[in-house]
Amino acid sequence: MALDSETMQGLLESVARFVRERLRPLEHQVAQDDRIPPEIRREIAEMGLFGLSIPEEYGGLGMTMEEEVRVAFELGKTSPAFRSLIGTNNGIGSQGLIMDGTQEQKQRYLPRLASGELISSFALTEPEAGSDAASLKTSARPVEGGYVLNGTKRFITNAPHAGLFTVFARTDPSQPGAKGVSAFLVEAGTPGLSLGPIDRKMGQSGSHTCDVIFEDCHIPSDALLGGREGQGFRTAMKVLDRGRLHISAVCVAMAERVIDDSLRYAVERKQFGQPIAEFQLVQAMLADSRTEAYAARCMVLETARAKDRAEDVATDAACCKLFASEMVGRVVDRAVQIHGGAGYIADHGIERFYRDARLFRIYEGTSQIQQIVIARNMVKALS
Ligand code: COS
Repeated sequence: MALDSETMQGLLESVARFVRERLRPLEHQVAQDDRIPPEIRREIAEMGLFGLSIPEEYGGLGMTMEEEVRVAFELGKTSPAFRSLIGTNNGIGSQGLIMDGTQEQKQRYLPRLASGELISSFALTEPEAGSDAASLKTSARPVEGGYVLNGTKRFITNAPHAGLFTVFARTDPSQPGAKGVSAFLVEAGTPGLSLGPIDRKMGQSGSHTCDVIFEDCHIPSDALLGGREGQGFRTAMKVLDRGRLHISAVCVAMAERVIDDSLRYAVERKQFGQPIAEFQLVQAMLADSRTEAYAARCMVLETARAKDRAEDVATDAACCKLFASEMVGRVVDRAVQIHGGAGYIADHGIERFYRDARLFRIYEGTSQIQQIVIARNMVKALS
């Protein structure tokens, strides 16, 4: 454990309190305004939440994976936009740098990522390269003193707020697949880097994505992550293994939140002269949801511990992402059902979670990609 158990317990309690007292009352407003109030961002930064998984030597809390998922179990019990604000700095936006960056690159960026002064984004997906990430076309042409980037990245979370992008681009056009891909650290404001308009989405209002466009964008040689070409795809996959575990924890948290809401509603709401929680058909929905959320929680904790033991968790992280994201989809669907007409009404909040949850089955690898990863690794393990 990175933190002593008392400190960890204290942090979990303060995150839970913060979610309960500060964030939950703002859920509706954030959805309405599509914006997280700046004072909330400041409070989140003060709590150290931007740097959960960033090593202590760079100003982060240096949490283990288990500790990080435990924080996500709490922080995820509200609108996912709040978690998304810190999601990239702790996850896909910083992990490439932590795992494969040079000492100098870490020194330059990690302290500001840990404090939340700088927001980071992970720029892998392209208009023509989503699930087939290795087919990406963005090019990084070597020139005197650096590289020139050309291409478009799509649906990039936190890009409108980012000061730093981890960009995956092809340095070797003769290698069409994974081997020709390298990763770069590109600062916002670099000439030739521009952003598209903010995407309008089905859910997760308050969390923003947009295109990131490179047009003859010159970057220096030391922007190459780890100083090595051809390693980018492997970096991306390692980052996603970790990211998938974190997202799974967020799915568990959202499931637990809507189960709690559903239970309270079922106990209060009376039909046919009694609380609907007394009806076995409603009980079945509550029980199935509770069981599935518990199973996902156990999977996530077990895999996080295995990751902390430095075991290869690529397969199990994909199992977690597949199960937890599909699970929360079913749970939130039942939550709407338990709430009946009120569940369909916009002001109630449950329909918002229903829309928010839909993304979990898509980003950081669709359910179908998780199935491919799991089955491929099973076959590979035999040989
Ligand atoms: N950890 C480390 N290295 C990994 C890895 C992992 N988890 N997974 C793959 N690699 C390595 C492989 O070992 C291989 O290297 P070698 O050629 O040196 O052996 C290289 O990466 C290519 O792997 P693979 O051949 O499996 O690549 P594919 O093109 O077949 O694609 C999938 C693999 C489909 C799994 C990958 O493209 C993927 O995850 N796609 C989804 C992307 C995604 O999640 N996008 C969401 C947007 S980002 S928020």
